[in-house]
Amino acid sequence: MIKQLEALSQEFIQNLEQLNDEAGILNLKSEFLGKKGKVSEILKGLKDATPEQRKEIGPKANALKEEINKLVSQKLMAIEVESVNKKLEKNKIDLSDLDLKYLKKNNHGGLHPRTIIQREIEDVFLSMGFEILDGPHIEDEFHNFEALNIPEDHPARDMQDTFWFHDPQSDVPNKKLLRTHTSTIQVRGMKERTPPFRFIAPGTVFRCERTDASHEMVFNQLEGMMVGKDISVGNLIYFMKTLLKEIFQKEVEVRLRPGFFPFVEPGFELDIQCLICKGNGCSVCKKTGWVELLPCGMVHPNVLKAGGIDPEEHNGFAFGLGLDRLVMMRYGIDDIRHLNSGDLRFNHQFKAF
Ligand code: FA5
Repeated sequence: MIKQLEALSQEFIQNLEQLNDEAGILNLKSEFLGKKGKVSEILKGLKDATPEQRKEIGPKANALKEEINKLVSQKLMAIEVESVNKKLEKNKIDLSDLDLKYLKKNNHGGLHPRTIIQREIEDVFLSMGFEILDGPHIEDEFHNFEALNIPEDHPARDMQDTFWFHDPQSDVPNKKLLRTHTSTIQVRGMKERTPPFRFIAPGTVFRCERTDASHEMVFNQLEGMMVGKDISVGNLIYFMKTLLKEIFQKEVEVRLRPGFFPFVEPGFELDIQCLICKGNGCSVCKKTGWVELLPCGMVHPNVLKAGGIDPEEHNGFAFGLGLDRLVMMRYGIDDIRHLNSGDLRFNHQFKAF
């Protein structure tokens, strides 16, 4: 019987070598291990064996079964790997050899206009020595309000309709919310640096408000901050002008007026003449001829303190660009809602390829 088992092992191995398909391999396995399979047939003879013989044959039979199972799994795995490799080989794309005509013809994706403009702005600020920072979408009251000189019950909290994760009236400490502006990154950025420093922070923000041609609930801003010694409103205006000149590559009409934000003093609203209607009045500028684009100001001493900076020694400026509105002005997009629509007819106009 032992010899028969050894012979079976050889027979199985030889047969398995000939096979290269899953069904054939599974059939072979059942031919050997199935209820009426070759191994079971031999083991039927065990009833006539002596106890000593059984002690010897039993483990050998089990070892043979294990071996067959192992060889079957290995072979199936090898077939699977080979087939995946063949598929990969067939569908291989050399990304260093992109055929742009092929991409155009086959409707492959391009860059969203916001991405194009954001990258341009990042390049402008990188060339002026700014770092680029990121911050979380889910924020806390401290970073969204308190650290920015907007304590609880301050009316300025109502300026930005907030998506809360908790009942805003509850006394849960430091409640979570979806950030309403990228100014949250001011304090995070300050805490991790010592002056002088300068950074920008682009990102998505969320407000629970009605949408129209120039308002979205989910939109994008680009925060900027510069802290050092003796920084002036003149410096602030220089950087704002450089940004607009580089992005529009032409003179655009802007106006600077006083603006109230608790985290800056003095604060300004920088508006751009609406490029959709050339200042004549339309739904984007709400018939005023001007679009609010780039609020800014000198950082309030309380905000510097919250960021661990001594306002007696250092000062700085900050701004919060309405990135989506800038994209609209640059490309003449007459409704902000196109940007997040996912409508391919819209997106295809800006293909970077
Ligand atoms: C702020 O969010 C301030 N954190 C900006 C700031 C930063 C001021 C640093 C001073 C210093 P405001 O709520 O005005 O401010 O928004 C800034 C810009 O975002 C606006 O000028 C506008 O261009 C854009 N914006 C505001 N609300 C919306 C909206 N619902 N949809 C699209 N863009 C918007």
